[in-house]
Amino acid sequence: MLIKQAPDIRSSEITPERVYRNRRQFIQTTSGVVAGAIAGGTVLGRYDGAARAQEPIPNLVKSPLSTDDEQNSYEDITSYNNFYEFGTDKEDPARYAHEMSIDPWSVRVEGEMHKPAADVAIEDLLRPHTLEERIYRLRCVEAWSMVVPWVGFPLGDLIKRFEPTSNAKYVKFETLYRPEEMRGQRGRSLQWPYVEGLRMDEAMHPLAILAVGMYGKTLMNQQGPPLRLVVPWKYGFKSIKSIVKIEFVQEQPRNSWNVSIPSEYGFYSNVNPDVSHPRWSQASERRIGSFFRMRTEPFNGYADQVASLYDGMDLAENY
Ligand SMILES: Nc1nc2c(c(=O)[nH]1)N[C@H]1C(S)=C(S)[C@@H](COP(=O)(O)O)O[C@H]1N2
Ligand SMILES: [Mo]
Repeated sequence: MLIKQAPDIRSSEITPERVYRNRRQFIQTTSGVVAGAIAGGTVLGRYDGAARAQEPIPNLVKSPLSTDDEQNSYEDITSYNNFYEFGTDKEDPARYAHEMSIDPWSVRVEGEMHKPAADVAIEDLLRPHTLEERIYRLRCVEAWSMVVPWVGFPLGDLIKRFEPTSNAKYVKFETLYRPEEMRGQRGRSLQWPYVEGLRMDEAMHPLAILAVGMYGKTLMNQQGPPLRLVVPWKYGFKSIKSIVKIEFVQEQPRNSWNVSIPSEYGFYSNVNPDVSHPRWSQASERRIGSFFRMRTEPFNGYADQVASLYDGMDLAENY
């Protein structure tokens, strides 16, 4: 379990560039060994035991949809997190998320679909899917960002398996509610369980993935294992962690941050440098691990792929 000592992220910002690069090189070399070990006929990117943290995932396919931005270090990605179920400080998830047990794990899938509603064991949920490495920028609404080599598969592939009906206009997601293990849930920082939603065409977009790992291993508890959403063109809070329920619904679902502070957090939450948060600008961001601020791109740099989903919509009104 990695526990970050310093109460402030600045300790990782001052990691000398040389150390940072060595660490990256080490991780790349290690995953190279794993990738090299498969060459003879193993099925690509299959993993049956995802309900354990930090388990190596062999045979990963590399996605052409990856960014070539420099990746954040394993340490950065697992020590500076938002997971309010474990507290509101960025260090709380790394400190306390080990108190959550993730084995066994199942996901309830229900709602407007042709297949019957079911509690699906995580192993069965994952089995048909080929896992791949997808390197994405994650832009938090608090104006920091990271680059993460996720391991996952397209959300749309999972949705198709359950055959949503034409009434399924939105997909709603829910996080585990277990206050005995998630100390933040004993308080009221948000309404529990954490909920999120996507419009069906957003959910079906090939860039939206369900992640089970990063850096070639299953997720650490602070990152929302065994299954979390990643929607790279939206602010980070849409990427709901530790999912226990997926529901196809007709009406636009509420989402936790919108319920909590509707004037500041909307449903769409597309990354948009031109629409300020009421309390700060969204025009620039600080990449964790860097001293410098950088310009924020519309749709977090994915505008070519996703802007057409919002043709004719006023994105200042639909924030
Ligand atoms: N269940 C749950 N999911 C959550 C959150 C949370 O508090 N609870 N925080 C969100 C926010 S605000 C961000 S920025 C991302 C952070 O993901 P990371 O910690 O993997 O970087 O997770 C999102 N998913
Ligand atoms: Mo966030």
